[in-house]
Amino acid sequence: IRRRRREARVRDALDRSSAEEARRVEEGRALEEALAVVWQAFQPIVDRRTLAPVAFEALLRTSHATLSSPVTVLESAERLLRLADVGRTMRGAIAQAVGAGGGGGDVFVNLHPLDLLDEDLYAPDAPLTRFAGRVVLEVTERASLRELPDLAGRLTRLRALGFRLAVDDLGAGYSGLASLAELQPEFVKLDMGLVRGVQHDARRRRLVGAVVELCRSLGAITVAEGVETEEERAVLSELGCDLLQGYLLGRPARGFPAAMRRAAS
Ligand code: G
Ligand code: MN
Repeated sequence: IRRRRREARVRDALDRSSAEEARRVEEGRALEEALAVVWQAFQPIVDRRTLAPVAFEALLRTSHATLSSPVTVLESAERLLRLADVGRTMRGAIAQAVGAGGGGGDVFVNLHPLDLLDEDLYAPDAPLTRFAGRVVLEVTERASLRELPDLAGRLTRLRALGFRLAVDDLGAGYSGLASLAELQPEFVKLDMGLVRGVQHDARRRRLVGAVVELCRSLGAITVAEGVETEEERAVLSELGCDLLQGYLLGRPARGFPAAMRRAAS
């Protein structure tokens, strides 16, 4: 009896692991399909004074039935250890869209922190490298930047290629003030959590004002994200936030627009 129980347990374990394996294979196939139908939406980043676009942020989109949101695509890629594939595919698609746009103008590109470990990012012949002088790489802290081997050396290499850097989502859970020291970014993007309702909240105004001051003293250009109302726009502009982004100023849309001025830096 004991032997039969043990055999049953082994069978169960085998069934479970093959079910898991099947799920992984299925998830891998879905990710593959999603990567085949990846496209980029571009959202304007405007000057606070003229409200004219000075750059666009590329945002990941897919036309896949189940892996339809960028968050689920990235989570799946994380689980499957396929982040580098997703990053390369996205950067390739962005380069293609920017090339097809024909005109000038800067493009902000989201990186996963682990993309900084991918040699393809530094390859002189990678598609995006061709446009490096117009590209701002956005980094969120998520996994701690401090744990990335030779971060300083990597940043030096990116800058030697002509890339500039932005701290993304400053003020959200993961992006801390330390990233301003670690990345020495040309741009700092204030998370929409700081932006939302800024007109109703004196503390939030003090906070945004102080961050803008801090960034200015560090030589970084500030971008407020997620600006949705005229009231938010007015207050952020008054607080000296250099650039604005959000549904009020422009929705993400397909295709990189041709005509644009360059973001000063
Ligand atoms: O993490 P990151 O800041 O890159 O995320 C940008 C996301 O925010 C995109 O998915 C974009 O579609 C979304 N977004 C852009 N503008 C607005 C806005 O005004 N309001 C809200 N709620 N989301 C926005
Ligand atoms: Mn971003």
